[in-house]
Amino acid sequence: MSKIDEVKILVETGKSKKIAAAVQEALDAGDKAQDILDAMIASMSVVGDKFSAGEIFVPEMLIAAKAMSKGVDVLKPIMAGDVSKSLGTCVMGTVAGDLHDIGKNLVIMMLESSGFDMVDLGVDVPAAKFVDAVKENDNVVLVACSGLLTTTMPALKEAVQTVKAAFPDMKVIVGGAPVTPEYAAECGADGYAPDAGSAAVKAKEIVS
Ligand code: B1M
Repeated sequence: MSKIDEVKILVETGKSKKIAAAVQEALDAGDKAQDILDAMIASMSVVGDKFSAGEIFVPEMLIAAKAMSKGVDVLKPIMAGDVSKSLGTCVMGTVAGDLHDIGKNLVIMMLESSGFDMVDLGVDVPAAKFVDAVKENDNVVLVACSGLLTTTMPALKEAVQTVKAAFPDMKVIVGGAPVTPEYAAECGADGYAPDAGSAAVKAKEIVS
């Protein structure tokens, strides 16, 4: 079995104590950080499918998420870019009612490595907290909102519209598995991206 396949199995089975060593071994074996990350993201889809099929339950999803986060910690320093010029501050959070944070954390990692100073508001962030964060931090040029549940899509819209009502010129980018470009436009967002890599590209484009 390849090292990358071992990593996938450790994520799927939520082995958070073993994952860091396995990710390091995959890197040492010559696997690219991006390929290891893609493999872990694919594992989370397997976990989601098993949950949908009733084969596993919330606790198993939670331990898989913990394992993935530990694996990502090993990749972070490798994937971080060498940025000398700041593009400004971006405040980011997962919207109200939503506790999913892996995708948000990956987007933060990619935006940081593209030159943004990131302020992480965490999960379950009420719309007003995005506005407070824009007021409280210096040189905020972008607000980024993540939403992972179909049931929290209205909260995504509320976050965008609350930020826009307080700061009409503030750029806002949204994303997350259930979000579409059409829904992003309906929210009034300036940008949408399907994944962390393209979020960084889109973020740079809309603030420039
Ligand atoms: Co939840 N969950 N979950 N869950 N969970 C999903 C999302 C689900 C698809 C599983 C399923 O049924 N197949 C489903 C949602 C269905 C739907 O809405 N239609 C679901 C459900 C139902 C639930 C609960 C309601 C379950 C319950 O309690 N009965 C509950 C809700 C809790 C809440 O939030 N209020 C729940 C809870 C949880 C855990 C807490 C146990 C755990 C999260 C732990 C954590 O995040 N720390 C969890 C997990 C792990 C998942 C799955 C398995 C994995 C999510 C993940 O991390 N994916 C997920 C199934 C799946 O994703 N297929 C599932 C990997 C991650 C890298 O992808 O987050 O999509 P993602 O991020 C991507 C893109 O979306 C994008 O870039 C990222 C990187 O490429 N992106 C952006 C994200 N934000 C962006 C922002 C941008 C741009 C791009 O711009 C700003």
